[in-house]
Amino acid sequence: MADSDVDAVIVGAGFAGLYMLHRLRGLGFSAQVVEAGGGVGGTWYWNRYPGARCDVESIQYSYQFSDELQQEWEWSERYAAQPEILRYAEHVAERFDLHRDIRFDTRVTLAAFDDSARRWVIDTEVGDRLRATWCIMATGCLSASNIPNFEGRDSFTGATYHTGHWPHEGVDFSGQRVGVIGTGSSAIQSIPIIAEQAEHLTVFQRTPNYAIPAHNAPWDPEVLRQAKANYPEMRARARRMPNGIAFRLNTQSALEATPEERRREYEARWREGGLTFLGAYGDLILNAEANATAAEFVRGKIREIVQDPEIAETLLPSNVIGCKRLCVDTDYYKTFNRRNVTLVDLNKAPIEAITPDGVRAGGVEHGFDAIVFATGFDAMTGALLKIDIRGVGGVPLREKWDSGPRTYLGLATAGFPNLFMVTGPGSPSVLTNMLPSIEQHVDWIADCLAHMRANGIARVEARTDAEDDWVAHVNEVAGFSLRSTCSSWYVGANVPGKPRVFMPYIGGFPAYVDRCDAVAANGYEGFALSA
Ligand code: N01
Repeated sequence: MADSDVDAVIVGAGFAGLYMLHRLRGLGFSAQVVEAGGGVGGTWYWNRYPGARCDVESIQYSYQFSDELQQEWEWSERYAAQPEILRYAEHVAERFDLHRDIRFDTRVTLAAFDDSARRWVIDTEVGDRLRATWCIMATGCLSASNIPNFEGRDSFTGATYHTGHWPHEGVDFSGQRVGVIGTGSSAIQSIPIIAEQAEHLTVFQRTPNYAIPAHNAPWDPEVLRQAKANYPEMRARARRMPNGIAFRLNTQSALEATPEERRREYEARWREGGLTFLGAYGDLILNAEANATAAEFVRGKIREIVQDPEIAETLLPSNVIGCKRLCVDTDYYKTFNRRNVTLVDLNKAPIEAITPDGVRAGGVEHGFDAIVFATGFDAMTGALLKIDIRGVGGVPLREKWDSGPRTYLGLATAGFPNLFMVTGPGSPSVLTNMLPSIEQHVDWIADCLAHMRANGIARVEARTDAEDDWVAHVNEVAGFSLRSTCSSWYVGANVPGKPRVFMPYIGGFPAYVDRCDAVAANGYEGFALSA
């Protein structure tokens, strides 16, 4: 592939990279997207495991930058499945003629700032070299897969899969003995479907998880019609919500309600389904006592659904509900009533090794034809640090972030001029509806580049003092929330050796957007701009 010189190189052709390209083109900048996968869609290109589905309603998990797009696209279900979301991403790429500026099957290995030329030099695995004024990382928050280094991991002679790198042709588990390691969102979505296919399924659970029923269904055409008619209001409402999703948030304290009122409220939310469960009361994620009332309600549901009391007991989560990302399921707990499903509690029987025949846990050999690693991702920093990113003086980002990510607004990091991150660590990103968060970041970056061009500014760099203040603020607000209290991927706890830092900004989408807007309005306060 030829070398090229452009205004901006964008790494990643997921929803962030696609919209970034569209915006920059609209401003008359030249841009080149470099994408490791063979197509657009990012997370939805890779995560093709059975049951993969978004847990934000489709009418909200979609772009809003083009009203024509939003009006013409017909979502079929309340929670869109991976194939439909991928079709949507492909449709967007075609509709806005984006393919011609995307290099597929091309993984970026190095991005280095050449201070004398004031340009980024970007190298790829296939030997391309690109040069650009700006380098924009649209690499996703959950894209670097994590397979724990179990002893004998590569000795298994059957098939292995990671949910985040699923074969495109799909997998038929019929007649097979399958082991699934992990019980996060990906496992909870795929386990019921794998259980239906497999001869026998064994689930290895380290931490029991909370899952709220999705009650997924095809959209009622009338509901869809009304949503389309009211898109501006819905989007504006979402913009005012802490998680960027228009949903029913009750601001009352759970502790002000009587036990009977709480039960009714939780029942109603359970019937409604999905993430809105945590909107039942305003303090569920702030106050441990309030949280315990919701957690106990869900534990009661698990006891009702799962027939074998011992299995039910093993499935009961004991930590704060919502501390790890809440899961949204279809028949997850019910799956454990099946005779072909076994649950292994890794706290009693830890995995000792992966063997040629399967998994040895607690001294017991479990023989498998296939093992599914539903073991998640090196979240938020993993995809960035897989690339050797070097700033001023050749300083590696890996070195700068040795004790955890440091950014200004999750958009930029000091010492790395003209480098931007879309939904980077220190931004609300994974705690919000990703699509509006992506659009907000992309718009902010595009406006910044236009400002630079209009004012003859060649270089923009986050100032260290602004970054220090932002990191301190991100940490401070994390401490107010129960979300920072457990071992989740939000704090990097799932990756051994990763510094324990609460990575996303939990101060809420509205406060964050206001802050970004104010920074821009004040001449990019906190950034050093130079001609
Ligand atoms: O990954 P996870 P995921 N030994 O990290 C276990 C988004 N997403 O892919 O909890 C044994 O949540 C680990 O155990 P523990 C969503 O934001 C969204 O499921 O660390 N087990 C855990 O059970 C989600 O949160 C959607 O004790 C080990 C599991 O593996 C995020 O992606 C769908 C282990 C990993 O769970 C990640 O979800 C899917 C070990 N050494 C994903 N290491 C929707 O939109 C890890 N585990 C619905």
